[in-house]
Amino acid sequence: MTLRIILATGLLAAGAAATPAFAQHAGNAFVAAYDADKNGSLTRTEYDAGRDARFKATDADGDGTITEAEYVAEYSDRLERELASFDRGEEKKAEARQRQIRQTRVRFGVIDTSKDGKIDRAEYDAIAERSFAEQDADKDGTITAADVAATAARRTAQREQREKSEQ
Ligand SMILES: [Ca+2]
Ligand SMILES: [Ca+2]
Ligand SMILES: [Ca+2]
Repeated sequence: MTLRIILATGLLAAGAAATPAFAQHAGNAFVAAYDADKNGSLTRTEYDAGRDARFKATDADGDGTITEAEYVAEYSDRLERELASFDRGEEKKAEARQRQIRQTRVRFGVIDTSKDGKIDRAEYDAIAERSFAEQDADKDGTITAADVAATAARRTAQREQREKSEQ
């Protein structure tokens, strides 16, 4: 995964897919992040297994809930690995780091619907359910490249609609 894709994913999760290309990158990144057999499409089984592993890896102290500190730490680890291969200056990296961590905190607040400062398994699964459904355009339980393209087109159309009504 390139940094561009990880950045696009962050933006999408924060509800701001800016362009068709961005929405497409974010969808591709979503599939790539959990596509265990690397065949380019994401089944529900792959996704659930990947999410389960991600939850356990994020819950560093193993108490069954994810605090903001645990959530940010897990994301930072992945971000740092991406940044290490990002051939831009330190200043750009610092900017990207700051922006991404800020968005990660926002995302934590969105997922923590009960607002108790912890993400429990039900909250984690609820957002997973929504994310999968959003990308699986034809609702057949597998996210293919065609689903990703359809979702990107839909998001772009929605955005244009929104901009029109705001004018
Ligand atoms: Ca697959
Ligand atoms: Ca924990
Ligand atoms: Ca599908």
